[in-house]
Amino acid sequence: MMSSGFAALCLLLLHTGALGFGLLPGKSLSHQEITEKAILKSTLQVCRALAQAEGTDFTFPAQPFTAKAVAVACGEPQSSKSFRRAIIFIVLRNIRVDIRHALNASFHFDDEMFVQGRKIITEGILAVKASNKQENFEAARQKLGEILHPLQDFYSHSNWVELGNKLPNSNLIRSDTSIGNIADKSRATCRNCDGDDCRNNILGDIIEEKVLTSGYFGIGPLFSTKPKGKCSHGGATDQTSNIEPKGGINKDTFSSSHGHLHTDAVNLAIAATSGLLEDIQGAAGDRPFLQMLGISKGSSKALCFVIDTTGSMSDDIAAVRTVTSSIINSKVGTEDEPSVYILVSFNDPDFGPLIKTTDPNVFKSAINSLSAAGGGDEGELSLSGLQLALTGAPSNSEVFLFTDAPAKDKRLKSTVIALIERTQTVVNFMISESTVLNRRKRSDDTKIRPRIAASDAQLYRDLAQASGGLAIEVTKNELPVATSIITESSSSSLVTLLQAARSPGKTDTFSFLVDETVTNLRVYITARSLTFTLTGPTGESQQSTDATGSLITASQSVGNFKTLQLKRQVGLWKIKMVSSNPYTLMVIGQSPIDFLFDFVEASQGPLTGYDALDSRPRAGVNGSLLVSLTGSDSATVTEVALVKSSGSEEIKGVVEPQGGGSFLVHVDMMPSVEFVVRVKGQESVAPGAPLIVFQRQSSTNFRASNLTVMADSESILVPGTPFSVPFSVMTTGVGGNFTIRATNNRQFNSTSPTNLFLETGSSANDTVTLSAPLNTPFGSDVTLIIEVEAPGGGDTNYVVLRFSILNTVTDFTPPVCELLSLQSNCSDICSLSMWELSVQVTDGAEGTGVERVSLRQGNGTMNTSLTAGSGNMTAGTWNMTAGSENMTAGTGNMTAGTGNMTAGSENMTAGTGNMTAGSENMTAGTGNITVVSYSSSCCSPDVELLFVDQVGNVASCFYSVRKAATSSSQPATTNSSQPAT
Ligand SMILES: *[C@@H]1O[C@H](CO)[C@@H](O)[C@H](O)[C@H]1NC(C)=O
Ligand SMILES: *[C@@H]1O[C@H](CO)[C@@H](O)[C@H](O)[C@H]1NC(C)=O
Ligand SMILES: [Ca+2]
Ligand SMILES: [Ca+2]
Repeated sequence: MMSSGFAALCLLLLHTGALGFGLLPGKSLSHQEITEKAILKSTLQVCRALAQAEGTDFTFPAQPFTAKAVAVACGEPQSSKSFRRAIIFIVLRNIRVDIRHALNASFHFDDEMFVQGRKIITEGILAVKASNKQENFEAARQKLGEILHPLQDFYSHSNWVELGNKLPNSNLIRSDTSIGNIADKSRATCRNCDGDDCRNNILGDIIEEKVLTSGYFGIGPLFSTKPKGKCSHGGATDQTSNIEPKGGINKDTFSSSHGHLHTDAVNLAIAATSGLLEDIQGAAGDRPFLQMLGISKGSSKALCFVIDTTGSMSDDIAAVRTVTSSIINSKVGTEDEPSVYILVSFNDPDFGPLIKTTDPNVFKSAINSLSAAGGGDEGELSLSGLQLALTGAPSNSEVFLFTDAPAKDKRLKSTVIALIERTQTVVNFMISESTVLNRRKRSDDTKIRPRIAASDAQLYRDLAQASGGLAIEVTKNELPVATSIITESSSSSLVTLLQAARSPGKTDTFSFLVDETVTNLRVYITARSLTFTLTGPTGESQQSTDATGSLITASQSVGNFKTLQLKRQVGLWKIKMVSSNPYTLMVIGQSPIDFLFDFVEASQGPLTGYDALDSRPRAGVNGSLLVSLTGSDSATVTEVALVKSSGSEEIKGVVEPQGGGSFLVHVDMMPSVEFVVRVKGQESVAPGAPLIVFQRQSSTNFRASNLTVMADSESILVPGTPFSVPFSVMTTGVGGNFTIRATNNRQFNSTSPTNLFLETGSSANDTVTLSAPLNTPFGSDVTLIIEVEAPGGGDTNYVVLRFSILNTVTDFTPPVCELLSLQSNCSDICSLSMWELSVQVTDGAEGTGVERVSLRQGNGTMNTSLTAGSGNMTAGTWNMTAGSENMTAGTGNMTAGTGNMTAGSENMTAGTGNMTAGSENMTAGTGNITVVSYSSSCCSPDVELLFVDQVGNVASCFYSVRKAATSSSQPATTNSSQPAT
């Protein structure tokens, strides 16, 4: 076991299964717990501030905080699953650093790599901010997890704690300052030590002079790289600690070399993580910050339509319009309101773009502006459109695809399946057929097409089934009904109790367990001619042919789609399906309790641990899953099984509780055929109360593979510069000529091999090169899928990678505030008196300019104005309330008149550039000066103003007329990129 960070112990325990992630008294804390604690705490603070600003109630939950309790405190209980998912994702990316970059000292602040370590953090912060600005929250989370690792390791691996520091090093999250007094490479920092004496092995002069150092770490041939006199990381596997000066200084666990300082290191790492999160929050704004963490108003689910807009689709588009209006009218303002709306249209030869908005009216008008035209020949680019939606929508979304034509881009089938598996997104196909003699006439040409052929529809059925969605085949007349049934029943707390398909059809009996927490129980069936017998928990039964009965409370049938609403009855149900045609069966309901999971794999590298897979797990060998329950803090997993999709055969796993609602599951043999994941568990509502026994199933169908595909590269792509993604392929199955496909969702130019030759059991390496055009927007992202297909096409695997696009940043400094005036006549009766101030903010000649001004603290009124010099100026809503400034704008210089602009009786000349100003947001050219005036009742004596430049550097400026805070008449002022807390 190598020791390279806080995750050390946790990973060891994961591996041996002795203890694990859990938070036990006296147990060392890992990166996971540090990250979780900081995220939960920061989220609560943001939610509390929002509640105060919005005048709503806020109650802190009981400790220890959980994702569910925090989501509830934030007033968004329906977000608890997506919040949990975001936290797990960030944590897994953090832990991955120990597996993927085990021996890269910069990622761990080992070997005195302070400058390099900080560079990873600060560049990553810019990427997170840029991604948030484009609402690319998944990319933001990915980078956030990566940079939290070095940030947290600093406190364990450096001597920051030993130097007596009680606060985090705020210079690690900004790049324009000094990190500290870093030891020269030639300067000795430690002495030889033995036993207890090793608590004080850092040299006295290093401590006295507050010189920063960190432990050297190495194994094998690397150990000799420790320079003379330097401290080691320490621990059994760090071979540098065996050469003089012997001993180490890491604080990873209680049993580490400096384990007596573990708690201090952990507390500083938590505080530093919170500080970094606060900086990101300042740049993003409160709501987008919460969205990055999976907390949003409404359902936390996306409403995602992918629509064929070729000539014959006008009826379908009209149906989509109707259902969109009805969803927006019935759901906006409720907890089922979609958190984001996504629209992708496809045609032939065009498809896209992806339109993503949180504004229902923008979405409505995008749908309203769709019209049906073109399309040329019969096939259309449906899979291209779907691929765009799957890479642009949040994970675990539900997509509705409307078409009446076969896919022209069938080659994308395996790519789309890869994306479905990785994102666990449900795709429903709404396939319409003309009622007019089953023939369609295209408006743009005179060609008559037959209805979509069975073999073409089969592709859509296969994709729907892989995703746990439905392929609904109806006439154009029936489409509005079918669409409204399926879209309107989708809710934030939808859970899958059972999902199965039989193709070819055969008689089979399925059972599903309904627990006390499930409401709105529904059965969805797709089939051409089928009968069934439903049996409830009490033995009562009802046939599909029965006109009456008490089990089915409502049913609807349209095209090949049948939906039943079931009586709410707790217990085991059975449904016997009789059909010789292919059919699918799905049982869903609403419940807060659900599960999340990732396939994980024990590290092959020098560090033992588990890494989440971006690819299919290995077939035919043992495998592991990390399963987490959501929506209940008292529920536990009792059984996890992989159930083969084509039958009832299942492989049960061994479940190891990890604490905090997480479970590691090991199966002896990953199946070689498609399967779903089924979780059984129980919840104890109250001591002594009967246990609630529940069962859930993944909607997605998964596959394992005999191929292994791995890729590793930087995660930031610079436009205009070719970006290499090295990858490796290994096979345990048959050898031969393997096909390679590299696809990206932005149509960036890429080069990749088309074939690789592999013997059985061998591996090969190659590279995909991506080039983003120079004009690619900052903060956008690209998804690259590298697929490998075995000879004969029977087995494929892939790796799905997401990269952030970031141009070279030159602005590393936050804006600077300068107080122009502060007037207060606060008396003892605060409500009768007011105070006001005026602050001037600039971002420097090299800066990108102040983009956003917001109030973090203070109940007063803020007004912002921007002054600029020569150049074009478009003054919109100028709120110059402090108000006696005279502004003469135009093409010439601007003169600010008399008034409160004390600093500036001279001309306020500023840089060039266009300017558009609103009351809150403004974009400015370089060199502009922002003036903020603020006035408030004396009952609110503090104000904290945040100024964010275009790349997200945040200045926080704090002023106060609080008597205790200022002994003289001078106001208390701070200006830093660190939040004043
Ligand atoms: C993996 O290889 C074995 C043996 O050749 C084969 O039986 C199995 O079907 C293969 N699995 C997959 C997913 O192709
Ligand atoms: C692999 O197949 C491709 C075409 O599919 C062919 O061009 C190439 O020569 C083959 N390579 C080997 C080593 O057989
Ligand atoms: Ca076409
Ligand atoms: Ca700046």
